[in-house]
Amino acid sequence: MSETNTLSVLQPKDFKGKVDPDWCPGCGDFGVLSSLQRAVSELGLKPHQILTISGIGCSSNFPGFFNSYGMHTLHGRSLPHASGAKLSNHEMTVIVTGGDGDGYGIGGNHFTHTSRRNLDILYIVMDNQIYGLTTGQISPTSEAGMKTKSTPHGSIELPFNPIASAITAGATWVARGYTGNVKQLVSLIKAGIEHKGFSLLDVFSPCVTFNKVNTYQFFRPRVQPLEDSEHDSSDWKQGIEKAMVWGDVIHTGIFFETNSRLTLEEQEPVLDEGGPLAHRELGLTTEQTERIVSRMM
Ligand SMILES: Cc1ncc(C[n+]2csc(CCOP(=O)(O)OP(=O)(O)O)c2C)c(N)n1
Ligand code: SF4
Repeated sequence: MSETNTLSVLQPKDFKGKVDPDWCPGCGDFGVLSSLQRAVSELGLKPHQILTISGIGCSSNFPGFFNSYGMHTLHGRSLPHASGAKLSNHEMTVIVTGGDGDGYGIGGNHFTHTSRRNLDILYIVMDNQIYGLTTGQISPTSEAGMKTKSTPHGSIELPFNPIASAITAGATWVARGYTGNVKQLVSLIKAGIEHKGFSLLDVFSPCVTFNKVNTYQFFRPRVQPLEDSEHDSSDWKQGIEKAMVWGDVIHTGIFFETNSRLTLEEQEPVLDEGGPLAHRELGLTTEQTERIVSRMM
């Protein structure tokens, strides 16, 4: 069998990384990992076509557990690394994985500006509404009143709304999943990868060790897929309205999507011809050198 034929039958297990996850038993992140493995297998992608990039946190250990090119970068800095990587090789499928603290807290600035730039990247945030790795302090998405190690009297801050924020910042595909609904999660990951532009997939991924409020029991009766209601995902106002709902009902699914904007890569003149930068010859041609020297003289 040729290499292409062998590779064309990749199964989810073929995307298992060399390192076994060190997550606590029951951690929601296991569901994201297995869903991504299923999604890329169903899309017919190969490990060498994918780059996973993360920051720091329990969820950010993800690239080590997934078989693809990978980078475990700095806390809150996964998106700048991913932007550089995508511009260097825009033919790669770039998937960023991390937590709510990493992405919406220390990395909040990058989240806003990457959303508006519209690079063709999928950003999966394993949102457990707490800092897991550092053993349970509030994060930007923690609910008001939540008692944690860092808020013994209850959080007095208003939680950050990633869905509404991404829509207003200019993201062109904005969705929310839940690890308790694997069928929907796999289909959202596939749609996010296939969307051409910046895609945010915020996933409720319970931290069973430190978040005793937002548990599977909390989400089970509340989550309502937007697919089951009359939601027009091309209407950003409806998307924001649905994103603001938090109580007995919490929506999952695609809040907003548009194909009306070109990606950053499509607009970047340097990438117009000659293929990905990573495949081009390094250095300057004699003609380019002469042009620079004559301009400086
Ligand atoms: C610059 C810097 N500040 C703080 C930390 C400590 N730190 C590591 S992970 C983390 C938060 C992790 O929370 P989150 O991103 O939500 O991921 P989780 O562990 O919950 O998956 C913090 C504050 C760090 N590693 N680097
Ligand atoms: S501490 Fe929480 S987020 Fe970290 S691995 Fe354990 S359950 Fe998952």
